[in-house]
Amino acid sequence: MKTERKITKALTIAGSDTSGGAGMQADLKTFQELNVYGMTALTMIVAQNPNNNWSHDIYPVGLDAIEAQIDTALGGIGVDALKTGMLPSFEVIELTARKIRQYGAKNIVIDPVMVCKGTDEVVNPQAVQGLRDILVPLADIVAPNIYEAAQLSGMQHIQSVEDMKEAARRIHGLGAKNVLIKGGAKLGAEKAFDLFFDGGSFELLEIPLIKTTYTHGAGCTMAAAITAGLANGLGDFEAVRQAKKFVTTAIEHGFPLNRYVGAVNHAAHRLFEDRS
Ligand code: PXL
Repeated sequence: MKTERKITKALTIAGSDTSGGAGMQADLKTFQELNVYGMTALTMIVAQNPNNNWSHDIYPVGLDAIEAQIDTALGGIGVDALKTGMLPSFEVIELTARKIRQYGAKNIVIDPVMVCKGTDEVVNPQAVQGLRDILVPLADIVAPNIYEAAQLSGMQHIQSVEDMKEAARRIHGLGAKNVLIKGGAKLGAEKAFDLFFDGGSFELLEIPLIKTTYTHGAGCTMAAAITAGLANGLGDFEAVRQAKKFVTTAIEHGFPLNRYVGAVNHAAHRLFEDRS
């Protein structure tokens, strides 16, 4: 006899990474691996150009199409958690916030994507302002990397754990319930640090640095795994802890896609059980 198990659902409002490691592809794969039924609202398409050093070309999706997709998932089906990824303009950010409020969506994870690895297109200043003022205040967990944390907090540099703490305080001050700063390998230390702040106390998550460049999709995967944890009823910090473990295993088993890029391995936790 099969045991009855509630199927939990999550929506990602994000861009498509055609190369498959990041964006909504990372989100869907991660949701699936963590037993969550995934749905998508596509905000833009990223195609990588094999004839121009893997440069990222961006193809927009209309505002009306984004709204229709969110209505499908939130209005027509309902979700246990929701994640945002790359939202390419102030208008898309505003629409996303309006829809979250309209449907009273719960368990909101905001990944304030501003740049892809290997590119330096930065979301425009108006969009950063939109994230700060409109979307971050709706977050149960906002999960910026170091660069995005500097943009959101208005700090020039984040170069130490102390800087991360200051950024986390400022971003919490914008109205997010919890802040996770994904420090990753970026502090130049022998360890990779992430910092969690709930407005009261800090939790530093640290692991020995994994020596690999096959990390495409790590940030999206981390945020998606947090979203899956919340959908499945974990508490905020428990969801972060599970996600850290999931993404660490995915990074340990990253693999090359071509001569430009290597992606994290979303299936690693079940293929290499001993490590997860
Ligand atoms: O890793 C950030 C990211 C997010 N979303 C999309 C992307 C990328 C990086 O390539 O393509 C759609």
